[in-house]
Amino acid sequence: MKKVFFAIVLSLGSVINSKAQNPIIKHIFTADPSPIVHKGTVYLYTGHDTASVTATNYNMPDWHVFSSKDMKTWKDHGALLSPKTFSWATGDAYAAQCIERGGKFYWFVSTFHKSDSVSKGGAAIGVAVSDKPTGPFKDAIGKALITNEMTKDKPHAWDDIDPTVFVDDDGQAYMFWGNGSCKWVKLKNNMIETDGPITVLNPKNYIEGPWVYKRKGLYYLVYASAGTKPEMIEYCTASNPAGPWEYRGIIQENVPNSFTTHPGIVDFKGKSYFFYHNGSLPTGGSYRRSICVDYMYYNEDGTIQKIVQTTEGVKPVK
Ligand code: FUB
Repeated sequence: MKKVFFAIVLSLGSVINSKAQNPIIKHIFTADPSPIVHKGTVYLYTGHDTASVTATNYNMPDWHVFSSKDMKTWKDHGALLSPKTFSWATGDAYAAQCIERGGKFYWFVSTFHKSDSVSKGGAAIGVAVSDKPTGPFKDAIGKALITNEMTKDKPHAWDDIDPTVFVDDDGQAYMFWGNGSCKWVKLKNNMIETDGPITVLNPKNYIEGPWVYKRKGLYYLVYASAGTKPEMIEYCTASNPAGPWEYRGIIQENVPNSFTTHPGIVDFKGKSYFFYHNGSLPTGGSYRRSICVDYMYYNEDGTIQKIVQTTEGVKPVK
């Protein structure tokens, strides 16, 4: 009965809110956006919040893929990956990012490791692979790429979450991740093995959710930060992915009705877009989040202007 009531409230909210673009996904709760552009389409990889209204923690069973050709109409391709895909995993489907390399799509995910001979448990990072952006995806390695035991700088078990992967112009791939500190490592060309030591960074106010990319020769490390209790988004830039990283400030203030927020950035048809999540759908909250998108603007010197959060969202593009 309760479920039916909340489903009605949710769809009623969507109807009332039908003029608003944001949140862009209204039929389910989504979090941790990760967009890529492939052949004229934006593919948006997301987490999926299914916690009850009274829950005090996440319930995230799977990851979804959405696509859009115009930034307005989003098609749900369904739950294309879940921790169950990984024989070594158990628990929630935390933040993830999918990138294309050499015609294959590598979906780097954070979830939790079973307690076994490889790991005592805790957060871990895995990789799924597919020939298409919409799957089918399978475990690319058969084991975790990163386990909790591989990083020792933070004592908590969930510090190895939120992978972001970036391939530089010279073909070198880098993965950044972490809660409480930001860790990075080079990846081999096959994208399923690390190449060299893990380095720990402590950008100012860093909490989690890094998003690393390069624009006009400058490297960007955008992340969810301590903020004024709820998270905000801050960033650093560098002239080399190995650093040093220079702190550049806050680009997004707190979001409505959610403790966390999470950046996902993409350029599409001549415009820059900033994806994030808030808790603004009816019955939403910190464990029932929703993905939004607004414009992102750069200054001449490459610094990022403050994101203006809107309910109108962005205009459709042809
Ligand atoms: O969605 C679960 C966790 O909350 C993510 O991994 C973090 O980035 C935060 O958004």
